[in-house]
Amino acid sequence: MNKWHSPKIRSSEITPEAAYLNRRQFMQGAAVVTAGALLAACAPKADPTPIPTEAAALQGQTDELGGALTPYEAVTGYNNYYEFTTDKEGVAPMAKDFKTRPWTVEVSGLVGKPRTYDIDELMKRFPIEERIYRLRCVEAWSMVIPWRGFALNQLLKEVEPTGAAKYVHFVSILDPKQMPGQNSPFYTWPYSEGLRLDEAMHDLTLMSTGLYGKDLLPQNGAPLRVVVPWKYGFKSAKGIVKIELVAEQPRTLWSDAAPNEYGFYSNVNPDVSHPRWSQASERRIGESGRRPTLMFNGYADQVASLYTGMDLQANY
Ligand SMILES: Nc1nc2c(c(=O)[nH]1)N[C@H]1C(S)=C(S)[C@@H](COP(=O)(O)O)O[C@H]1N2
Ligand SMILES: [Mo]
Repeated sequence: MNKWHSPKIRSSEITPEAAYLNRRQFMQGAAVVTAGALLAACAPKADPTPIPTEAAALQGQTDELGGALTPYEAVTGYNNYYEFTTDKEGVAPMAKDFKTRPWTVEVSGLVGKPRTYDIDELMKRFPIEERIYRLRCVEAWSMVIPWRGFALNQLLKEVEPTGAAKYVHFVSILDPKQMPGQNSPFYTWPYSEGLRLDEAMHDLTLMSTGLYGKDLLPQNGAPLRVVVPWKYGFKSAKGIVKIELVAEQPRTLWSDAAPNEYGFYSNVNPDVSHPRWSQASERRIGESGRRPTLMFNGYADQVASLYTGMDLQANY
């Protein structure tokens, strides 16, 4: 069986999502008896997560294009985090007791002032902003998420990249005792991702410490993850322990796994299909039907100039 990232096209994969959506309808009081029966028969957990008051206060907000925030239960209950499990609904219960303290973040490599931050120090070091971003998964679904965090460029400036630094390599935590998915031989653990230095320095690139008005939960990448909203979701690595400035394009888990399917750039692009499916449209979680996918996930005005003169078909 192909265990790699795939959209919801096979019947074996459609079932969990259908159950998930039915459960949501049930929680919203819109379900009929059959959905209730399905819930009782199939649901791994009966109690919906209570929605924190911070999150409830934000409901009703939209992104700059008018898209409604994706419900809190979906943002925190439907996750890709392969270190735990490939089952999107299984991540939250499995990650529940994941230890996010003590935690340090090493910022090193081609920098004048390498430094290791304690996470609690780092979370207070730069002004924390609230930013609503679209997250577009390469599997052709999307969410609108109210993040909390700080621009990565502030952190990078503080360590003073040398002239030789051309890329930023993000390395996630390696801890197979806590993360059973890391026993899978299909992937080159730890999860890692990378950006060109100018992409990392872009104001949109966020180091996230929270969402929906609260610190991140483990399933969303606590205590620290990167968020790169114009790229497919897998570029936004969770559970980061190291940020390394390097001269060469770094390895990434998804390019290692399937280089013809997941390129280094992975900019959201409706005109460049994944080899196994189209990227022209997407399903917004919580909505019915599909919506067209926007170039650079709707951030073209801000980021297209980073790629002037580049062949985006070749540099997928
Ligand atoms: N370390 C790590 N980071 C990761 C992943 C992962 O499996 N491991 N999955 C990625 C994918 S495919 C997506 S779509 C987003 C999902 O983020 P969310 O669960 O917070 O919505 O996280 C990304 N970051
Ligand atoms: Mo994804």
